[in-house]
Amino acid sequence: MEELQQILDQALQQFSAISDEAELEQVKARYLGKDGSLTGLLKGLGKLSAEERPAAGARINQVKQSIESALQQRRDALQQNKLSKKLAAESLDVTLPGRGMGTGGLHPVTRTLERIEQLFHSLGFATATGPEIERDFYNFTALNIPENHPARAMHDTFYIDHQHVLRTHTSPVQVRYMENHKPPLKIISSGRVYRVDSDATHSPMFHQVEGLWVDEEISFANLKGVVQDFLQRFFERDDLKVRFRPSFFPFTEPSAEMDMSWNGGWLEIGGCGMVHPNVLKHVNIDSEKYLGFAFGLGVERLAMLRYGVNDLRQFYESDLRFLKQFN
Ligand code: 2U9
Repeated sequence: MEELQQILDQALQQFSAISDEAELEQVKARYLGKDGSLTGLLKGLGKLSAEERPAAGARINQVKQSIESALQQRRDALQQNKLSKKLAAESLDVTLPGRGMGTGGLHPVTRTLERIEQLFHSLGFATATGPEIERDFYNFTALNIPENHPARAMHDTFYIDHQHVLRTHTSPVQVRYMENHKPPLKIISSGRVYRVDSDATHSPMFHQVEGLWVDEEISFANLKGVVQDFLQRFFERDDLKVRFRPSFFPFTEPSAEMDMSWNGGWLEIGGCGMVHPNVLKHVNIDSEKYLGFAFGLGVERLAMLRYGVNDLRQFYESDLRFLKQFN
């Protein structure tokens, strides 16, 4: 009986000193396990006389139950402790001020468009806009590209139906403007255009800016001056040079491709020419009295050069790591 009391006291003392669940289970085995001290005593009951056995058995079971319940109490306490610690660690102070929303910024193509427009406005050009789904007539026919003309193959067109296309250039905007305004005209049109084309330097949707100046005495010299002045101011380089190479476009005659000096070489930057008399005739402008020049520039190309971006597709991937650099 004395030994039993000792075992119980020792067990209770040990349990309360343990603060680790795994250790608790190990210590439990010392008392209640296969080779545990209490198990040993139960096994030894057989050696007792028949008179002693019931009282001893009852007392051993009592101690066993006390040990088991002390064990369970300790287990519960340890678990409760663990939970409180976890809750304390994960607690959230809802009274703290918010982390704040990241500020948005303009897309690099938008910034470039705004810069282009601002520069042309300062040269006296007004802005014209028009629809992106365009009638075949305005996108092609009025620009001296009749049906079945091979020049239509120059534009890989997205067709909406027989009469409508996604505009392949912003030139139809200028045609519409000329229908509704009398010369002199001095406008730029910029915006999205669409062509079936996609690689590192071509996107099926891209942006153009086109300029048009129609007046009684307008020459190719004016065109060269406007384009050179614009490019020098856009790239902030007074020494930037522009050269013109003969080319062909159905809507201009004569036509030229424009190169600018860049890193010791030449880089193609757009096309231009004197507005073809047939285009003026389509909008009832007297081509004997009026002359005009027009030019076209790719906005992404200007943005890539200004910001040093080498893959056009980055503009359209919505990757914040890329976009944040322009904030
Ligand atoms: C009207 C008459 C003529 C606009 C022109 C180009 C030449 C040209 C390209 C530049 C880069 C397209 O985005 S790009 O691939 N454009 O080469 N554009 S002449 O001519 C016009 C426009 C409107 C009424």
